[in-house]
Amino acid sequence: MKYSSCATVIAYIGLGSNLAEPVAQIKAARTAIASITGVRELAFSSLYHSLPMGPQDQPDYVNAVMSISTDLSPLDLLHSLQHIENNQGRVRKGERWGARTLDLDILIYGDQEIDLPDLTVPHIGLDERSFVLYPLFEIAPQLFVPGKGPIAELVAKCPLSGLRRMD
Ligand code: ROI
Repeated sequence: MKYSSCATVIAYIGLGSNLAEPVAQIKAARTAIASITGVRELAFSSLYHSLPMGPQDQPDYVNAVMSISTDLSPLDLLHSLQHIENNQGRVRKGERWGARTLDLDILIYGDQEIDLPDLTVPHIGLDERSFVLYPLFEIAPQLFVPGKGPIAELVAKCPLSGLRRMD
């Protein structure tokens, strides 16, 4: 039964935006995610202001993390999130690590480690990204990141790199 699920699973979603009113993008995405059939919101972090990782000739980002309970499979959840990205005007230009109106990533899906062509969970690079780790720690300080370790240990090893909590 690898990669499938019928039972309810707790998952964590990373939200990021640096175009077209990022705060409004993140808030609209939160509402849209909570409205997916088969998804229930459990917690939502503060919004964080972060410096771009990757090319520097792009605006700063707003980031947040949301926890949900879901009975969707990882791929069904991914497709629902991609649908929301597209609805909010995301244009895929093929430029690696370019600016985006909305990026929704499955960071963690239960205790599963998933390695599919379109989906790697826990999310690649999660342990090097302050804009993922700190909001995750805010809403789930006891979390164990599958294959990587306790969130508190990952946060302790990750510099803030300009991350600021917004109020
Ligand atoms: N940088 C920041 N600060 N926040 C993001 O959400 C983000 N997302 C990305 C890349 C382009 C890697 N850089 C980012 O996909």
